[in-house]
Amino acid sequence: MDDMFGGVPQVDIDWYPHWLSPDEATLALSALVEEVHWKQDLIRTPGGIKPLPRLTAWQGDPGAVYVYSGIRNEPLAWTPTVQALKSLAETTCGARFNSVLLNRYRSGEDSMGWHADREAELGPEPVIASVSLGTARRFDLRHSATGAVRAFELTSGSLLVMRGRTQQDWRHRIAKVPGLRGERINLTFRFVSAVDKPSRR
Ligand SMILES: O=C(O)CCC(=O)C(=O)O
Ligand SMILES: [Mn+2]
Repeated sequence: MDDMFGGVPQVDIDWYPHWLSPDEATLALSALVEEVHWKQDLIRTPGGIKPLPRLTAWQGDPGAVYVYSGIRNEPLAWTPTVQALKSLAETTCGARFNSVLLNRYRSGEDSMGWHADREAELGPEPVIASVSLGTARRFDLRHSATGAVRAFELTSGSLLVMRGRTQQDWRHRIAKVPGLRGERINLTFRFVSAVDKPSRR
C-alpha cells in the first residue's frame, strides 16, 4: 500500500540489493549481451527524429503484445538467461510475468527519462520486477503530487520490485551520468493482458 506517514509519501517497493551473487550477475550480463537481439529504436523529439539513448528488446509469451506510442510490439521468444531470471523473479515476487522489456545502457550517456509504466495492458496496480546487471546506476522516483524524491543505487545483481500505486503516484528515471564508462543491462518483468484500445506512454 502506498501511503503517507507523517506527511512523507511512502513508495510501495521491495528491494533486494544482493538478489544475485556478483559472479551470477557478471555471467548473466555477458550472456545477455550475446543472446538477446538488441535494437536501436528511434524517437520523435522537438529537434527531429533521434536514436533512443539506449538499446532495447522485448521478450515474452506469444500473446503478450504491448502497445506504446501507437506501435504494436510483438515480443520475441524467451532466451535462456532471460527465462531463468524470469523464473527466479516469479519465485521472489510471488507473481507471474509474461513479458519483459530489456534496456541496455552502453555508458553513462545512455538514460531513460521520467515516466511511469501506466499502459492499460498492465492493469491499475502492476507488479514490475526490475533486475539490474553491470555498472550501477541511480534510479530516481518522484512523487507526482508532492515532488518528494527517493533514490536507489541499482547495483549489479539487485532486484527492485514496484507494486501497488507506484505507477499511478510516482514517476521514475535513469539520469545520464556524463563521463561514466561501463555497461548496464536492466530487465523489467511485467504481466500484460490484451486490451482493445491503444494506450499512451
Ligand atoms: O533501467 C532501469 O532501471 C529502469 C527501466 C524502466 O523504467 C523501464 O523499463 O520501464
Ligand atoms: Mn519504467
